[in-house]
Amino acid sequence: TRLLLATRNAKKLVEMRRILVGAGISGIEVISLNDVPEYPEAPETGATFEENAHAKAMDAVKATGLPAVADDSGLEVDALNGMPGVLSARWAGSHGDDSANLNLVLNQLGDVPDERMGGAFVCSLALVVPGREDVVVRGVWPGRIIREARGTNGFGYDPIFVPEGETRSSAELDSAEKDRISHRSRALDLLLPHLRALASS
Ligand code: ITT
Ligand code: NA
Repeated sequence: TRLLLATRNAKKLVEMRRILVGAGISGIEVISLNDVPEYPEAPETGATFEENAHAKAMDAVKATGLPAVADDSGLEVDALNGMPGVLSARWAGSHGDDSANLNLVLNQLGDVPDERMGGAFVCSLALVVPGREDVVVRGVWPGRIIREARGTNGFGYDPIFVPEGETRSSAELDSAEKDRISHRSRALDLLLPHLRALASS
């Protein structure tokens, strides 16, 4: 069985592949949008991570006919009323400018007292398989935002996020540590039974 990981974000793709391999899913050949020529660009218009993930997975199935998983994710900051949230990839304007997005969040948190620096990474994953019921799940990784970026691993907002129970930022965790506890791995855990069913069909 082939499974399409429907993301344009190379860093996300690396994590998704790594977590799937770590989970020992066998019998599935994982491909990505890089393997799909002339894949159409679609704007993300949903109000929730779930809506966006589902729409991206459905678009992928429509374009390829293959079973597809899509990821919509981001950082929710309590003091910013849950923002950047679904706007995480384009918070500072242009899509995917990780350092501009991160710096804007830091600026916006300038006057916020330490006890109000809570936040969470959220990852919604949607699995759409032709002829089966769609599955949409959410993984949440609670923590707090720090005032200066630290660490070089990971991507996006990792350098300003310290997970609950940690003193290091998620960009100071190595990839195996991040994979064990991240929003993305928590969401993928919930998909595993469905992926195993797909693998054995
Ligand atoms: P696709 O829609 O093609 O999958 P995208 O980059 O547009 O790629 P999103 O709309 O879901 O994806 O945006 C996710 C943003 O949230 C991304 O730009 C990161 O800045 C941030 N993000 C998601 N997961 C993260 C993680 O594990 N660590 C740090 N930042 C993360
Ligand atoms: Na999004």
